[in-house]
Amino acid sequence: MLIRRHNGFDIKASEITPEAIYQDRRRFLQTASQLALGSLFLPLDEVLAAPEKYNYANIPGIKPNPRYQDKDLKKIITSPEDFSSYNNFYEFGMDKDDPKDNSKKFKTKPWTIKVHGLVSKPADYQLEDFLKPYELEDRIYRFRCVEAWSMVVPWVGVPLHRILSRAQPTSAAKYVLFKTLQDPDQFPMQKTKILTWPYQEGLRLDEAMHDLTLLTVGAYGKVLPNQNGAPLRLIVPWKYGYKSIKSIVSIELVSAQPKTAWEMSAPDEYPFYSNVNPEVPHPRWSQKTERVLGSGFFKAKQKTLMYNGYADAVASMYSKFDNKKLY
Ligand SMILES: Nc1nc2c(c(=O)[nH]1)N[C@H]1C(S)=C(S)[C@@H](COP(=O)(O)O)O[C@H]1N2
Ligand SMILES: [Mo]
Repeated sequence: MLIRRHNGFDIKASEITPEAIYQDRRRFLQTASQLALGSLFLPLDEVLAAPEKYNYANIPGIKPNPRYQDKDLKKIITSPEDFSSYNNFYEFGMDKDDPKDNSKKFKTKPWTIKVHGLVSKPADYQLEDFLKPYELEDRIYRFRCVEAWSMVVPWVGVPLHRILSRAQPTSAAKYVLFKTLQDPDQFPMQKTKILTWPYQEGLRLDEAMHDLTLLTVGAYGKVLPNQNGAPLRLIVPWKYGYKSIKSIVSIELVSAQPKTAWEMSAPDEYPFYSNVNPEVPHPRWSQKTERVLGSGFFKAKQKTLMYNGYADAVASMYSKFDNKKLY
């Protein structure tokens, strides 16, 4: 099967994606032409290609995926320097460079994760044991912040559904609630009331089980920088960035829709679903376009896509909702 690349030349999807994944991803290929709208957009099958598999223990030693040296991909992927110096991590401060400056001593080892609530197999894990059974995947995703900037990042992680399946949610489980570490000695802003602490986020169970939903431990073939949410953070690429909670210590299955930290502070601005939707403006600004993070810090402006470009993969989960509630 031929797909169109963003720069106009055709290559076989099977040449850039291992056979098994290529088969799995066939349904995404239809999206490729739709996504080649702006020069900075990647066809989805490339975004989802997972050519390297790692064991967590090997991450610090591995070489970055050679694919990221590809000239055309390099143009699209946000530089690791920009990725790790323009951040939102309010526990460390509210300016974009606070997380980098204030997280240098953040302790990510040892790290305990609690998987609990409405599950048959609740457990507390050390991070290494938590990830041991799984191969980590390398996936390039677009990422869209509600503040109308975006980036493209090669994450390293494990689909959340593997972890949830191991815990065996009971039939009463309908939502997943995630919490960040509570530790005001390490997170100075937790001594203030700028947000309800600990930071918490939620997903409906089907969203949490979706194959795109990735629990990540790394980016650019390395462990996550502290400012990007080490040692474990969520990535939900069709939702605004704040759903992608950082430094997670608790994953809890619950029966009712949980309140998120942002919802508790400003429900009109940051509702539960928070799916990327260019048609629904934030109360204080438009969501139709986004500035692309690049040297300086922004290199271009482009149109925002419905569900951040992942509509073919996720829209069916919301067929019963109206457009406003999607957001
Ligand atoms: N615990 C926690 N998680 C968080 C945040 C935060 O302040 N605290 N900010 C969110 C927001 S608004 C965004 S855009 C992303 C930013 O991720 P990045 O710094 O890796 O780009 O993290 C999200 N996860
Ligand atoms: Mo954000």
